[in-house]
Amino acid sequence: MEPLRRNPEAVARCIQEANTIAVVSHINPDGDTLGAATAMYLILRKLNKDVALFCDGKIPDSLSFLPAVDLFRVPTGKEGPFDLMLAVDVSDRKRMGSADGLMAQSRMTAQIDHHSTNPQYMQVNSVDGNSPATCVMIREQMDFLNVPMTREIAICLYTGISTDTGNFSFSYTNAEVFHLMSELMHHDLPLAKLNRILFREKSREQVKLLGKALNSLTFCGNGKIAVMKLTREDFLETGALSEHADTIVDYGLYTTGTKMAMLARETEKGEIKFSLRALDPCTVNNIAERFGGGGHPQAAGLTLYNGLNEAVEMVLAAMEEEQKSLEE
Ligand SMILES: [Mn+2]
Repeated sequence: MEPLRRNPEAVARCIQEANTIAVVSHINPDGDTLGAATAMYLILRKLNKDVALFCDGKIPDSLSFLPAVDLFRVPTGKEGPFDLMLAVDVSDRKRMGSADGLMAQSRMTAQIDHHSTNPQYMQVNSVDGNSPATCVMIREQMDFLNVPMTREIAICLYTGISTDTGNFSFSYTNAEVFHLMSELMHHDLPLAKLNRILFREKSREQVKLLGKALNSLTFCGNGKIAVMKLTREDFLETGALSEHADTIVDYGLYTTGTKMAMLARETEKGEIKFSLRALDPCTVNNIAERFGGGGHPQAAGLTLYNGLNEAVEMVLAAMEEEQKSLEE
């Protein structure tokens, strides 16, 4: 496989040659994939392209403020043909979900992404595993398309950059990010308002679910691994949805002396979904991959099909092993 690299020239050429363009976000959409897709929508509309937005999944309520977000459709297999399909922040083909069918309906396929595990599954691949967010790469792409920044595009890019950097706190938050933030602020970015929506406001169900998770908190591996569990009953009692559990795992890492955190939750279908977090130099993507999952070194996920307690024991054993190997 060719080494990963940013290739905004080639992506720009694909866009210039296309009239109808399908922009695709990943399943379980987050701020980066939706911010990147809606920014691309606004950029491509400035170039008078005919643009359709696709995502195989529900748009989280907390991201419903994004410009053009109402235009997302779940692919049914009846769309197209398109001159170009452009995937943004989609680390591998499986993460497209039902949008995968659009590949056969598109004359050209391209992607912009920042996951170092990306297998470059499109015809044109602009992938930089060192970029903190796909939205950072979208900004660079704008220069190659000669589209200037607007307040609306700034809102989209801020959403992706702030969410993927943990509100500018993760270790890979770099100078390029703050340089770009300065530019976005010059375009009248409503920082305080968006920050509140993205990082402070939670639904009542979410806060109640957090209470359940914190109640279940235990410490394993000599107190260095925080473990939380959410049962099916916890969701029913609080009225919370699966998506409401998304950031709860982080609370495990907020306790002094903790190096790794796990949140295990039972879904309606009886699967056990795991969210794993770690503080550098601990890593969790290696653990997730062992069980068929994946992600980033300090944030990863996986799904198991055993009972809740048995599944937790299996993943915990792997985390304890990782923890011990770093202490030796
Ligand atoms: Mn991302």
